[in-house]
This record gives sequence, structure tokens and C-alpha cells, in this order.
Amino acid sequence: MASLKEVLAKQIPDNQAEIKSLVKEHGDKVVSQVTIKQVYGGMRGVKGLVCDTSMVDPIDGLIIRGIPLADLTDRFAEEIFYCLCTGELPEGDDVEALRADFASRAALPDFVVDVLKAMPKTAHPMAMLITGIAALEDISYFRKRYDEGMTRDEMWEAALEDSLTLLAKLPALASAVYRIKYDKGDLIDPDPSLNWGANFAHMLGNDDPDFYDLMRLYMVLHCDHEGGNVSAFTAHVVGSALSDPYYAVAAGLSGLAGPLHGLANQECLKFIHGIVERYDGAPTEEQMKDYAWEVLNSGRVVPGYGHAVLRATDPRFTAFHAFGEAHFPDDPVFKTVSTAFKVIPDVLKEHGKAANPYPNVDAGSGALLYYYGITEMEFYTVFFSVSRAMGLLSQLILSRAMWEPITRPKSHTTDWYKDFAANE
Ligand code: HAX
Repeated sequence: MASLKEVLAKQIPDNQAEIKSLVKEHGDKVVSQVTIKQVYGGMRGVKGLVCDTSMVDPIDGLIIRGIPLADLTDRFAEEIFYCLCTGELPEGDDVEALRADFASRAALPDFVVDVLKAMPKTAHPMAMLITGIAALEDISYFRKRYDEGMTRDEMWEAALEDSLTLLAKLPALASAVYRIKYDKGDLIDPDPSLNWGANFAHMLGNDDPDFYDLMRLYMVLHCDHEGGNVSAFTAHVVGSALSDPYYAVAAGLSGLAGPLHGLANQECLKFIHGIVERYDGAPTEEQMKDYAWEVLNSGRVVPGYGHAVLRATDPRFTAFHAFGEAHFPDDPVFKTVSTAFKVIPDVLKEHGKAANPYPNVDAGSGALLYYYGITEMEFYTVFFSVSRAMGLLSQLILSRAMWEPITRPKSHTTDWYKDFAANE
């Protein structure tokens, strides 16, 4: 049996040597040219980042360490985190060891609960989650070790230590946000016998075995999405200043709280509910088409459809859809998601703007949560956050291991670009 730390300690020196020699031998090779359109267009397509945990293929979607996500949907989140960090799926007792480690760190300090309780009733659950993470920064091992003078070589270990603690506590923190914000009664203690996803379900207050399984799947599907998306990029930049993982994750998740990124799942279920309300149940395909056009003609986007990188149906949507089909195909909300899937790609193609007319992960996840009684849509991005923290943190551990320097691209004024364009 090898712990995550032992496996990383074995791999890191070789990886460092590999990068050193790549940069030494090929450091001056050009990987990307940048156009003015890209400068003003969110840097789309500019190659300028490293992410070894996962990559997103425009057609196949998320690939974790060489394994397509579709081949990982039966796994536990603990296995995925191990794989994101090391490139290997855990074997034998490894996953039990990681689960036990999470269980030993899972409890939430009282001061964090006090902070959450002090927030106004109107606070958004994402603001509460991020505030809770910032409050937890008080226990950062990375910051303590930095203050003690840790060397560059020791930083990944401190980042790993904080990552394990933060990941272990996130289900308890997120559940506390849920139970406090929505007056669900006393907080529920973690159950060390449960896997990380099921424990989250348990602390939320729902012990239905199917909901446990949905949480397992949900935590797996949202874990990572390479390095250039808003939350990963933000966490990367903040971490590059050697801000500790609590700061970096709080910053990254602030980006996830945006409606064009993680908040889309909240928007998406609102969209689906709007349709169910309008037609008093699941719509016909024709009604769905009319509704989608109404949204587009009013200048809004259809939430849950389109993607900056993907150009096919998101395999995460496919996995969620299969879960709904298996458990409650006739539920009107789920049926509406299915009808949207049949109709909206053609509507978006006809509309002619979206580069990708197919559903992304957010198109279906909310309907499944709703079915199991999580009707508070504002809370949905918190689920996404707990899972995505695995990606942000595994990327941070590797960034510190690879001695990545502070991120600092160059900006220019619009006048500079105008002069540049005129003189080219
Ligand atoms: N409905 C209507 N129009 C859309 C659209 C949609 N679902 N998706 C893209 N478009 C439009 C864009 O608004 C853009 O219009 P303008 O030229 O008028 O600005 C045009 O199509 C080209 O955009 P694009 O190149 O296809 O898409 P981007 O890379 O710029 O943006 C987005 C990708 C995901 C932000 C976009 O598709 C969108 O807004 N989708 C709806 C919101 C959503 O589902 N977000 C979640 C994405 C997944 C995620 O990150 N989850 O966390």
C-alpha cells in the first residue's frame, strides 16, 4: 500500500527533471501566436498554460490522465482525486486509506459554523461557501510552513496537506451552508463509514441510497476540466503568488459562481422550470421549440447549451441523462430536460450563433438534484464547487511540485494595439 504522498514523492523528481530538460532543449520553440481577436476575445485558443491533471477534447470531452470520463463513471471521487494527482488509479487498500484520511479530517471547526450563522439570510450559498473556505484559511499548513521558511522543494507537500484537509471538510462545510441557509435543523455529523460523496448526501440530510449514488456520480463528473476555465485559471494565478490553497480555492470558486460558468446549472433548472410552469407539465417538442426561440429572440442565452471548448454533447451530460433514464424517466422535470436535448441543438443550429449547439454538464444535473428534494436551485453551484475543488487542488499541488513561477502575462493599452495594428 502506498499513500498519495508517497506516490507523489516518488514521481515528482522525475517530473521536475523532465520539465527542466524540455525547457532547456526546446524553450524557444513557438507554441502559439496571438491575434488581436484573441486578445479581445477572452484569450480563446491561446496556448499558454500547463495542466497535467486533465484535458478537454472538443469531441470526447473530459479526459482524466488519459482516461475518458465515460470510463470512470462507476468510480468514487476519492479514486478520481488520487488519479488527478498521480496519473494512476489507486489499487488495493489505497482508496480505503485515502477515505480514512478524509474521514479523520472531516469535522468542521465551530468558528466556521459561527461565521456562517452570522451571515445574512439573503447571502448566496456560494458567498457562504467561499466565506467558509476563507475562514478555514486560519488552519492553513502551507501558510504556517511558509512563515517558518519552507523551501521550494517542500511546497507541494504543504499544498497536499492543505488540500487533503480542505477536501475532507468541504462536504461538511457545504452541508452546513445548506442546513443553516435553508433552516433545515441541526447540523449532521459526518459518518466515517461512508464514501466522500455519500457522506455529503448524509450530512445534507438525505440517506436515500440512490441519492448517495447520485452524489458519488456528481462528485466524479464535475471534478476537473483542464486548466484554462475561469475557476481553474483563477486558482492557478492566485496559487502562483504562493497564496495558500484556501485562498486559491476561494478565488477559483468565486469564478465558478458566475452565470456563464458554474452558476449555469442554477440558471438551467430555472429555465426548465419556466417551461414546466408554462405548459403545466413536460412540454411537447413543438412547445419546447417555441419556448427556446422566445428566449433567443429576447437576447438571452439558452442555459446549459454551448461551450468554449466542447463541440459535441458533453459526456458528463450523457452520464447524468443515463442516471435519470435509469431512475425516473417519467418525472416531468427530467422529461423536459430530455425533450430539450432532442430539440434545442437544432434550434441553436438554426439560430446560427453558438459554436457548439449541444448540451454541457449543467443542462441536466439540476433536474436530478431536484428529484431528490434539493429544490433550492441557488445551492446547485455549491455541489459543483465541492467536486471541482478536487481539480483546483490537484492542479495546485502539481504547480507547486513543478516550481511554477508567478503568473504574469503582459497587457497593453488599446492605443498600443491600435498603433501596433496600424504599423503591421
Ligand atoms: N444560447 C444562445 N446563444 C449562445 C449560446 C447559447 N447557449 N451559446 C453561445 N451563444 C452565442 C454567444 O452568446 C455568442 O454570441 P455573440 O456573438 O452575440 O456574443 C455566440 O453564440 C458565439 O459564442 P460561442 O463561441 O459559441 O461561445 P463562447 O465560447 O463565447 O461561450 C458559453 C461559451 C458556455 C459561455 C456559452 O455557450 C453560453 O453562454 N452558454 C450558456 C450558459 C452555459 O450553459 N454556461 C455553462 C458552460 C459550462 C460551464 O462552464 N459550466 O461551469
